[in-house]
Amino acid sequence: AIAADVRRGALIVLEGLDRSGKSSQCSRLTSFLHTQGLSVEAWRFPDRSTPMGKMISSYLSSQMDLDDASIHLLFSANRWEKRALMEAKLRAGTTLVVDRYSYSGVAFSAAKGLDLDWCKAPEAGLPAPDLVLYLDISAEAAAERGGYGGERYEKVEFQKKVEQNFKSLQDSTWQNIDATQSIDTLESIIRGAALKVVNDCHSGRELSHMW
Ligand code: Z5A
Ligand code: MG
Repeated sequence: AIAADVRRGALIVLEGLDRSGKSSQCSRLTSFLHTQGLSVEAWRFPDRSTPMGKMISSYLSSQMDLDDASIHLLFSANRWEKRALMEAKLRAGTTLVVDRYSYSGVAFSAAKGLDLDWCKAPEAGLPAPDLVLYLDISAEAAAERGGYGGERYEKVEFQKKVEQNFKSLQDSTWQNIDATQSIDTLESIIRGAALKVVNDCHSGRELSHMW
């Protein structure tokens, strides 16, 4: 008899403006999937733990300046350095709940004036999410949440451009969710969407690649 294939995990990405609630929902969703007996890990980009991630982190906190194109490629390279591990985990059956991905990469860099298609190019070939949960909130409403910190992009005018770019990247894997709802309401909407896509992946949905 042929051994059954390992049922692959789902790549679930949370995107949205700063303060839209991504990190809160990523940790809640990861805990929930874990309680369902699933193999699941929480990931985030930028991954500040690697040497490239450390450069990104000092750029974001304005300790270091970098050319716009150069930092764009560094954010992308920070995803590429995790690609093999990402794919191995997915194929071994682990679901990944990822806080930001290529969409943030493109939306933020293009908001500085870089060409959108140029920004998309280095992301081509990365694993494509099975589900993108976009936490939809206006820049103004997001800014009211505890105020922005001191990082480079945390300004309302800039976030408005980022929002427009995010919306131009939407595809069939996106689900827009009104992020002004309560944390608990959002959590239950997200649970349902995530369980559905985990099932799809277990039933043979193939892993695809950007874009
Ligand atoms: N960036 C880039 O340029 N290129 C790239 O390729 C990538 C990223 C991957 C990294 O930020 C920066 O890098 C980011 C994009 C850029 N730009 N900026 N600035 P980060 O991911 O490290 O940012 P963060 O500071 O960890 O998270 P955040 O995005 O700003 O916030 P969040 O994760 O979306 O939200 P939260 O931490 O879950 O919640 C924020 C607050 O709102 C908190 O007080 C919550 O309790 C509250 N909250 C959450 N949900 C709700 C609801 N539903 N109602 C009311 N209040 C809520
Ligand atoms: Mg966050």
